[in-house]
Amino acid sequence: MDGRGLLRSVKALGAGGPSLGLRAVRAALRRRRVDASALAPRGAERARVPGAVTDVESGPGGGVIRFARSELRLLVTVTGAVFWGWDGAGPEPSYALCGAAPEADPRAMLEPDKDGGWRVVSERITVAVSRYGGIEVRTPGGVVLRRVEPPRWWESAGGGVARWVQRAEVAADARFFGLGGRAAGPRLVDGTYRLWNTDPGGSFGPGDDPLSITMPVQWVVADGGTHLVFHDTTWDGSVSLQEGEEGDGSGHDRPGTVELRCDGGPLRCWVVVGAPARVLHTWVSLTGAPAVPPGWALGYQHARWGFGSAAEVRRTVAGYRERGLPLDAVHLDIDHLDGHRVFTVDRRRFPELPELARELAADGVRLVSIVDPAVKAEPGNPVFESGRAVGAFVRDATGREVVGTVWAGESVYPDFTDPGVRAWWGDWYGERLGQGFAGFWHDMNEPVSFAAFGERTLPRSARHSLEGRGGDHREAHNVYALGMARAAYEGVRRLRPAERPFLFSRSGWAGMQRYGGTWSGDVATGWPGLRASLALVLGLGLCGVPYSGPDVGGFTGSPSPELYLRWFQLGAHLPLFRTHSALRAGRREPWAFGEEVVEHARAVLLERRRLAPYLMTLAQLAARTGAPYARPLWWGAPEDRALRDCGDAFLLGDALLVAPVMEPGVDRRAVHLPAGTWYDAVSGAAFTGPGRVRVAAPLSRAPVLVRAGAVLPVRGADGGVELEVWPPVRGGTGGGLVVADAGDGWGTSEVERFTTRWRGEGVVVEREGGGPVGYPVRLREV
Ligand code: NBV
Repeated sequence: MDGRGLLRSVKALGAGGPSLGLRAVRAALRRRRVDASALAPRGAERARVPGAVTDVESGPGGGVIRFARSELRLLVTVTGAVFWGWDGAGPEPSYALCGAAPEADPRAMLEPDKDGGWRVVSERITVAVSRYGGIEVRTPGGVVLRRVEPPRWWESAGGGVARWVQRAEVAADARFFGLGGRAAGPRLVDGTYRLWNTDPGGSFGPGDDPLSITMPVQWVVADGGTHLVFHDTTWDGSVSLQEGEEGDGSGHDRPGTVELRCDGGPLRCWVVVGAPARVLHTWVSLTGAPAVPPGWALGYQHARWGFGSAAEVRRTVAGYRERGLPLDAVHLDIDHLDGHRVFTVDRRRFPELPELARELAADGVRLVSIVDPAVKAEPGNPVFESGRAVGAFVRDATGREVVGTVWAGESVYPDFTDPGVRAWWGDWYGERLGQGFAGFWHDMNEPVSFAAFGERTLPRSARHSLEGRGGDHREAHNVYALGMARAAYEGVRRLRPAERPFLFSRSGWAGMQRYGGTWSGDVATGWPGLRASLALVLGLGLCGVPYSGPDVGGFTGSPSPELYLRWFQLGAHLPLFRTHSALRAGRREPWAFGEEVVEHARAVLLERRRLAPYLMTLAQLAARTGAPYARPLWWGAPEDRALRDCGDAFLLGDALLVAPVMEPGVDRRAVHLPAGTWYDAVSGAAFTGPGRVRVAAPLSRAPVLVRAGAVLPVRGADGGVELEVWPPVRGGTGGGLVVADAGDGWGTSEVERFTTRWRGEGVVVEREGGGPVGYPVRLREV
């Protein structure tokens, strides 16, 4: 471990007292011992490449191309997504896919290509395989989006898993995005990004990588087209990105490069090509529709590590109420548990939790509970005993339970890759529901075991079920939190079938959106942390996880009133809007920052509430189309190079462009606008894109621009939905969608479409398909 890592461990452990420090030394030693005896050193390695083509076998959607030392399976599916797998790898089994792989496109067939290669031509993509196993991905128009070199494996003489590397070139103008939640994003600059879910320990800023959610999901956005590549392997690895460079036009461009190295696992991937909205739609058709949060989870939520007691929770909620600050949920952290044990309550400090929950619910405030995966290994602890009875805990290669160290002390870890263990764990949420909790906040599930040195997680040799196939932590680590989310989601659905579960999780993997969302984790308080928190949300949205948000105000220390307010204004425009902070950090209630902040925060909270119907529409559309609520500016215009480089503003749905202030001392800021006319949401001033404009950014608000012609569902004064209509440009048209809130159950609402246009001197709004508009209309003056 480097000096920084050690320092972090010590800092993180400081909160747990000296005995936790000692246990962390023991845990680290144990981990090293267990791995040393179970994982043989790799020894000498030999490289392998596929060699030359020997024969091909056509099949539905493609077929198999055999090489001297490997074979490649190619499959074009009806969704337009293309799969390829080396060494016989097929799409299944997969933790990312939401079901069986989609059907083969019967029109796609292997046909001979130039120089002894083969290709499959389909509607959206052509995949050409060279004689030695290089692969080119081309658009139907013949533009090469990606040129993949033949893979290379390293096999150790003594057997065991093969490591592999796959290198590819992309256009010189391409920009990279995705890879899960990356603090340095949203545009991923040159560097190496690791694929191993990691608790950074303490707190993180833009320079820290990896974090809790890594995913081998690359977005490549270039003039020639946009594509997504997903390497479906859960093993530790890294992705090295280098942007290309365009020459002087004489054809001497330096292409961008992507190199993926993996410590094992199948070498297989999915490729999706098309406009960004189409790419994400296909991606969620593969990996699952994002869960729609209940309406209240689109409101404002307040958390705190160290509430201390039910009385303090009551005082805090009263503080919001007395100041006219709308609040929708309060989150209880580990300090409400009995000795930090999962699924318990400290009855001294929280004597009547169900009563507190009822009282808050009457005020419209829900309670959300933290849930950590590790279970204190102690006789008499019912979670431990019942888990032991069903063999729930991860074991080492000799069959002994793996013991790690967390807040509660020496603990064991449920194996969430085992369906039986998931069912057992899911039932425990009944205890939480019984206490009155309405939602769940999964933490420490990378998973974390404190360690004084080495990795702060389980031994790599720890055994896992992996759905009965059997394997070790090297393969299970990255999907540990995904399995925990699944267990909780399915458990809560069983226990409360009439309600949509609300769940968000610090760690996760491709497909986690099926069960819920996530949050930034422990982002460091400071302007760089504020910027990183937006980067995470945008990157995760592109990976199919649309519901997330930061710890507003940052996790650590005390923000200045200005930083707090700017963070609050950003958070209010992100799906999960939550204030939170660490045990010894300053408070995050608006009134901790003075009267001026309270006034501005109230305006922000009222506006968030007013936008509730729009946010619900975005949540519903995300479930139907995969489109994240918060999108990078290039979403509708990936060909606009300047937009690809913008990480300081974003689109909230189709109608709004949010340009948060992310530096101190500013009352105006520059924004790069996509094409079209945009109105300042407050002054109505019009701006025209594409191009850079300067907008007013007073301390009272984050600049929000509205697309000309937008029809925005908002909450009217009587609590009902009304349509806020922004005039289209003269001679132009506009429109918007509404998906009404059908309550917190499983009821569905139709997508309603509205259009706007000029008629004579006035703007009219019409329901698509005819009939009355059905909502009050409020036309905004510009
Ligand atoms: O449960 C305590 C914290 C929590 O407040 C935070 O949000 C998580 O990201 N948790 C991490 C564990 C301790 C971190 C030092």
